[in-house]
Amino acid sequence: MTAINPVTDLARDGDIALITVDSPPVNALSAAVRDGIATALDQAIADAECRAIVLICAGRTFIAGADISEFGKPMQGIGLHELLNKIESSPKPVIAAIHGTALGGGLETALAAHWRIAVPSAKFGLPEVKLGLLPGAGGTQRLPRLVGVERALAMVTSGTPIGAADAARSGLIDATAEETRLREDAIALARRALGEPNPLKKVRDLPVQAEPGMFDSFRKAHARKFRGFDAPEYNIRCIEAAVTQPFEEGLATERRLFLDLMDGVQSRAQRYLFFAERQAAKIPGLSEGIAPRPIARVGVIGAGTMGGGISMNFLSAGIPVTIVETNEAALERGVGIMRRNYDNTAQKGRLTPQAVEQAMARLAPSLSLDDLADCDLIIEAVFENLDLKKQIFSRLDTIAKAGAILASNTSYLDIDAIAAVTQRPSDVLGMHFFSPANVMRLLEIVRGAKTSPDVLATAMAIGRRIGKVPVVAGVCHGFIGNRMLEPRQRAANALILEGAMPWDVDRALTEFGMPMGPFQMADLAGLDIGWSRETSRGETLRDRLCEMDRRGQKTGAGFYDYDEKRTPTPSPIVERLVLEQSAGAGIQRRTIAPEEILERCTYPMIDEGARILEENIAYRASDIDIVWLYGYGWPAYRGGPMFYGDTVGLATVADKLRRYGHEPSARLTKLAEEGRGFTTG
Ligand code: 3H9
Repeated sequence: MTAINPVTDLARDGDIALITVDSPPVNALSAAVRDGIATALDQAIADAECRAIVLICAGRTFIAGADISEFGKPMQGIGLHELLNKIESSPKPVIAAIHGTALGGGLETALAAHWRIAVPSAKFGLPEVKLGLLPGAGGTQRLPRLVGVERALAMVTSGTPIGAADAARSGLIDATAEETRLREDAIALARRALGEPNPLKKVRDLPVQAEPGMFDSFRKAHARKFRGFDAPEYNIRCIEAAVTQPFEEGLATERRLFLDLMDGVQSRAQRYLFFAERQAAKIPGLSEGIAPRPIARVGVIGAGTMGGGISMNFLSAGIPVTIVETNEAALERGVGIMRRNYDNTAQKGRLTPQAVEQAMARLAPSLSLDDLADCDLIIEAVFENLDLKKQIFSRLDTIAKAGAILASNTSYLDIDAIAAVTQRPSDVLGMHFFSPANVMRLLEIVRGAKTSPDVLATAMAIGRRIGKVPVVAGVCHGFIGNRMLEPRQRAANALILEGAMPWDVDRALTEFGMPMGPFQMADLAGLDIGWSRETSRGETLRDRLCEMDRRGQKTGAGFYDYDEKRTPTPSPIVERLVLEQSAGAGIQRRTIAPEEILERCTYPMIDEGARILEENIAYRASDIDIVWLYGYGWPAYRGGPMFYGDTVGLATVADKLRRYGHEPSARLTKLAEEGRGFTTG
């Protein structure tokens, strides 16, 4: 075996050369990997004893793509195109031997090879669209030639990988290896290939065609999903080019569109989020070796919407749950809703009926907190009342076993005050799920002043185990996400007093890319959260709507009117109330442009984010962006509020804030003066 460079080896098994890439963690195509493969290939081709070449990877996966961290930097070493050309035009057949995930540039490398073999657990995908890109190394031209236009369109626009069985059926791979014998089976395939009439099969030579109208109907069918994103449309155009243009011309189209996307802010935002998400998992100052506590059983207090949704996460991940309610009717209702949610998922084909039964069998409903004694993690999810939560935690302190973690799902309240009623404040923290808790991926992990490092590490680990994206927040009113909602809501309320209607505000935000605006969100959540008829002073618009029993979607009316299908329409009653409010406050209404609405709603959020950083509530600006991406549907192509602030320019943000009568924080002011950004340093 010869070491070609630190990440590539060349060896020979009889007449077959083996090029092995070993570049942890994921064998991404860095300059060293590209150069290593190219040199090894040259040597294997020059080696008179070698008749075919196997390309295989060490470690956990085949090549998982281009090295994203090299994007935007000056290119070094051989280019990927040149390398793939070299592979495809090799006079000796090249066999890609695949395990783990062949993604992006990795799959494109395999597509340039003459033969492909994979183990049954391997996965294949072109996930570039998730980075706001398209497969820029021939993937859009070769994939449809191999698997057909329909499947290629689905793969490039969703970025979702397919499994080996699918890959074999669709012709993406030529053979399946035994799980533990990839190397041997790949060598055997290489020898078999040499006996074939055409051992140098080139994907580029295959014909490709599409049904008339196929692209337009695909666009139409997915318009909602693709809304706002540039990359899906660019991917579709490339696949179209594969059908309408000769191969080399198609490659040139792909190259041009790839570079367009690469230069754009959308891809910059999405690539930033890729690393931001991975960064959020890292807790500064937490020593590497700290072991999370084992979690074998979870307790959930409260079987309402949140408690039920939270429980489902654990049940689905195979972790038994004891769920406690105060009375039989509420318990039965809660468990019934969970079952119905599972059944609905099964009906949509996303879960087998058997999996539903298994999940529900892991649930132990109870009416007594005493039944939580054997739980390793207990999550309280009762309504937002500090006294009630304190009562529950002091009871829990007497019931929970030593070492159990006690978590509150509070959205706003003081975790330290809750921890203080127990004898074990170091075992207490917040685990703030977002509604619907079985769907939304964000999990704010709220670190109390006394929370111990291993408790924090356990919460992060269990969060990932149930498929969430956990982000650490410090204790303050509303933590990261909800705290930033408040200045937005204040701005929205001021805007409707000054001249906008609720639907104007909502539209400005949905056109920006948010799934809904503040008034649609209020209608969904219920206007009466935290409101009571006894204490209502009838002063705000919300007070008046609640008093009229317009409490949001659940009552068929709120800021909007709703039909039976919950389709909203602007309400003339609300319009009248808004006008009355303005008149009552002596405000001369004016037309407010969508641009002003957007600035006044988003810039104070950016400033609140700066304050959150100032107070060390979030470790990093990118954590705030992950909260908004996964908790509130901030459009990925805008990278989150802090990234967005940077793209606008913090000097502009600070200036505009002042013009709107809002004094920016010290952090924002300083960065703006220094011409720096939150995420750009
Ligand atoms: C592309 O290929 C463009 C081409 O079409 C054309 C060009 C001309 N680069 O996710 P994990 C790091 S675009 C650099 O925690 P897992 C990651 O940051 C690319 N680094 O592990 C992390 O670092 P750290 C298309 C990468 O087991 C570490 O590896 N490919 C890359 O949960 C572990 O990652 C993709 O989009 C990369 N490409 O999941 C695939 N990939 O430890 C993106 C990973 O310091 N990658 N890292 O935080 C993935 O989807 C997942 O990482 C994978 C492993 C499924 C592979």
